[in-house]
Amino acid sequence: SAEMASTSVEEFHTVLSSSTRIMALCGAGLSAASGLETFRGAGGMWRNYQATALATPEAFERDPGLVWLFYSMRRHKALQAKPNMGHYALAELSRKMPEGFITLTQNVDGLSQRANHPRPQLKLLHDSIFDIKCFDCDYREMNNFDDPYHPSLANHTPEEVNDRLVNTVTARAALLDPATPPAIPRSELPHCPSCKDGLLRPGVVWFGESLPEETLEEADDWVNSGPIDLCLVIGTTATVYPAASYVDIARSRGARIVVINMDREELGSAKNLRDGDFLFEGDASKILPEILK
Ligand code: BJW
Ligand code: ZN
Repeated sequence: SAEMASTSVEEFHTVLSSSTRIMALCGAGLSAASGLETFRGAGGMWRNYQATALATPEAFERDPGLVWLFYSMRRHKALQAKPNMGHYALAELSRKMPEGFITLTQNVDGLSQRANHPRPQLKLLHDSIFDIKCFDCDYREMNNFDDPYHPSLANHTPEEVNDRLVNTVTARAALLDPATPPAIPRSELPHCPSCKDGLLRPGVVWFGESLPEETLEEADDWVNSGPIDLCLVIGTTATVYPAASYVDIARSRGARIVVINMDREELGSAKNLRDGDFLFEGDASKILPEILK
């Protein structure tokens, strides 16, 4: 239980200074202080509708324009946002420990990259909202920061998009009723320059899709190459697999679990915290610079 975990920064500093292999599993809470909404839990975004209902290939097949508007809005917000002290603290630890530290992030917002986190030690488990790929073929574009990505996505205010998403996702009209008109006509949406017929889509990992194979291999190689001293579980409910399984894998490799989360009720896998583990309740952008300095 959470009660067995230490909350002492001083104790943590002692453990940190003798740790040689550390991993971090990051989630949306890391970017919350940058103004980006989380999916679930504290500061839960998309409070008005179920965002994860849009993060599926089925939703895209039913109404690609609606899904595009959701991601277009998030691309815009991510570009407006700045990395916070939490992103910078992880980037710095990564520079201090080039072999001994790895960040596995579920975030697609590009903020760790913009905080200059060394790239070989940053694994994007759910890829990036700034990659674009074809729904039908292997075409892929990396690091496209156009805002909007395509003219068909221009002239939709966040308010309009929000209303549309609330009405359609909450009432489930567009997503369930094939007779509902699409948010944007298919012909107007961006099409694949390679296969021509396929629609382009955000290059993120949706439910039911595999995580990027090479990224998983690199993450697994690091995880399997020796015992792990610490596993920082930062701003994530750790409810989405296989990302969440890295907490258990780290545990099985001897790691102490260190939970950094705004909300102790939302600690997911951290509910099994034990003696020797740590629990820091609060904003990751404040806690990380404090505990990692
Ligand atoms: C703060 C804070 C602050 C707030 N400071 N903290 C095994 C068991 C059961 C199910 C499965 C399984 N294996 C696979 C599955 C199915 C599925 C799954 O996991 N389902 C579960 C929901 C049960 N997984 C998949 O489908 C995955 N694919 C896969 O496994 O392929 C193989 C396969 C295929 C088919 C069948 C079976 C296997 C893919 C998962 C892809 C997830 N994609 C999303 C969308 C990405 C694009 C986008 O951004 O739109 O990824 S869903 C969404 O959740 C997003 C996130 O990365 C992910 C995790 O969320 P995260 O980051 O934890 O955010 P929150 O909101 O949940 O939590 C925020 C936390 O921060 C909270 O705790 C707050 O308290 C805290 N917080 N402010 C610190 N300031
Ligand atoms: Zn294509």
